[in-house]
Amino acid sequence: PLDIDNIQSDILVGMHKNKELFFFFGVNDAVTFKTKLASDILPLITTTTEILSVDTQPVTAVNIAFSNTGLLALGVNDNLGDPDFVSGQFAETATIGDNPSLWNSAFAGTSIHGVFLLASDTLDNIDAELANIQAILGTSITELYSLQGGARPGSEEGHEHFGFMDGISQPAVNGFTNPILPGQTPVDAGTFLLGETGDPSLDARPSWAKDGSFLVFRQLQQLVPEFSKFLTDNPLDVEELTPEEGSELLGARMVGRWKSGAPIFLTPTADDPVLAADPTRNNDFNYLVESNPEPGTENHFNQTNCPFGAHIRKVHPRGDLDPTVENQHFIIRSSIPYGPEVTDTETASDTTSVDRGLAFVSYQSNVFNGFAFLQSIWINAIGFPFGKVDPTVGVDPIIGTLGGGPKNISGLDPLVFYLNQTDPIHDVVLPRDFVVSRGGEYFFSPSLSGLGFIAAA
Ligand code: N7H
Repeated sequence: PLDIDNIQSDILVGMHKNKELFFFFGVNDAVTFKTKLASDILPLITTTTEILSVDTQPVTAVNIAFSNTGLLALGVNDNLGDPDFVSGQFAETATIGDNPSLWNSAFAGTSIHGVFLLASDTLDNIDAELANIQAILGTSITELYSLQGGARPGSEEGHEHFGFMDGISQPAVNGFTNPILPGQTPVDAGTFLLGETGDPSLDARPSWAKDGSFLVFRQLQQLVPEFSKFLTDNPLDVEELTPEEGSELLGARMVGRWKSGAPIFLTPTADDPVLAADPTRNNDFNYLVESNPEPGTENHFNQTNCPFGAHIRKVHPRGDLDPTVENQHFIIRSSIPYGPEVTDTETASDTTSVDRGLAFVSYQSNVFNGFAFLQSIWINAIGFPFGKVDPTVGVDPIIGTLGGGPKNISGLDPLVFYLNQTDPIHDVVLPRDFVVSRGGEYFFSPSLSGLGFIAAA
């Protein structure tokens, strides 16, 4: 079993709170910072064990992670064995398909040294904990940027801003996840934690880095009124569906799940909220021939139930690939929405005027195998999943980009494939990106003993 007293809470279980602040800072005075890290900050850091039980959950959970320049500023020069982490995210905009001119200036460069994750049930608690941390660290740090995340209100809680339930599918971590639910893939802990079984660079890590994880942060703006208008204007013309239902279906086929979370592969023409809410069934599927609805139709010919390029199929192509390949690219996600609900003015004008989106967080033991691979080799590649009847599936309709302009996506229309043999693919054209990256950074989230090592460096 893993040493969960020594692993920061967000990596394996998340923060378990409704509000979360990402506070990005630079270090001015490494000596003072490290002294305070050891004496006063380390005791505040929430462990996996603490977050798992309501009895030990702190009022405000605290995690901390450092960028490569942050570790260097603190005098930690060890090579962690991850070239992407060393480059930083800004150097990789071309690889991951971002437009650097759209990045928030705080992320454009390598000046961010670290990030505090502060999570609680109220903003007041978060503000109080931040004030406490700032009092402890004084002028040894400077705030460079912060982003306040929070669950959406009422019945939208747990749903991201486009309206879809999030946080349904996570890989099972060997030695930790229990029980493993139907459809969950058990993955080596070393896919997420350095120095554990299955870590691709097991022998190359310094010993203090064991049980740390690379945290990829992205501020992904979502153009919600524009997305909603696109769905409204382009309902799928399916018999017996109203235009409203046709619009719902188009959105569901872009994501691969209905807004409730029910997978379209299992319930392709109508939502099923009971299925969505059942954790023993809502992940229990793959895209292989055996479970396809048309007997004898191989899965690379069939996208009636789920488009080849639907978001959740692009990022987790259950059965489309050899499992040994698929299993190298799992990430653990711990994202939270940011920004307010859509305003009446925005709804009336179908135009975003207030910033909102997803504060995306993923954990992996290798930045390239995890986030960067998904974004560059699967999400933004028009040919992926490879080997299908349509060699140009298109980019991921939710987060894929071809530089901001129009994107042809095949298979979104469920009927055409069988009925219209002259145009079996029937691309739907998305006029623009509805998710726009505002930048981010790669961080290392050390174990608690690793933080002790950094403080003593
Ligand atoms: Fe995605 N969305 O609302 O459409 N995502 N995602 N994601 N995502 C998932 O299964 C969304 C983003 C993954 O195991 C769901 O938990 C949005 C990035 C992975 O079947 C929904 C944004 C990356 C999964 C969304 C966004 C990923 C996943 C279904 C940006 C990686 C699990 C809920 C604004 C680079 C797939 C669930 C599986 C699921 C949405 C970003 C990856 C609804 C809006 C950048 C691995």
